[in-house]
Amino acid sequence: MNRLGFLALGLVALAACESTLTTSPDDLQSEQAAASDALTALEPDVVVDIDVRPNSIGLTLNVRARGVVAVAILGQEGLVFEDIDFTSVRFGDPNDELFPDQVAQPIHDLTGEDALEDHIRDVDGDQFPDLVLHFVPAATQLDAGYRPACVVGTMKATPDVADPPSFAGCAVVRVIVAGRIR
Ligand SMILES: [Ca+2]
Repeated sequence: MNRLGFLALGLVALAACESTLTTSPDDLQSEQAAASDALTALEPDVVVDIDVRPNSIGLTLNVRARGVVAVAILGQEGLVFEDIDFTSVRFGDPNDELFPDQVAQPIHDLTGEDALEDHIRDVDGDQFPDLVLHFVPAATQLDAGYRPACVVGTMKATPDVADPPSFAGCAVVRVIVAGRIR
């Protein structure tokens, strides 16, 4: 087979793979409801939108993958990333008993101004800068299947604000383990 043939075969295989990602409208609705329920249960002061693996096709997360998973907190009016207490930020399965304290923390130290700057870009093109955080997939405690995954945290306490507002955002992700769907 020539190179073009291999390419065509690869594209067919990719298309077949992606087609398994599609779900019926009912499934999608129940998944969105699950994410919405998870968010409601967290009772955050501020609701944020998140984008797991921004700019990639599908929301598949392999919890045994090496490296990191990027999660964007989408910018919105009134949300100042510099005011986030980064030691409080967690990402993972909101239904896991380890959530939130013992699930994934951002792998980078974002307490410095310069460090934070490197993680801010507009991932969805809406002109609001977004914050891109990176987590170790295995630390999310997510099990295989379609799962709500949530980012939680609080803003920094200040002399004026002793009890700073909390924030949370959830999305449904398709979680796989070791590359196999269970
Ligand atoms: Ca944006």
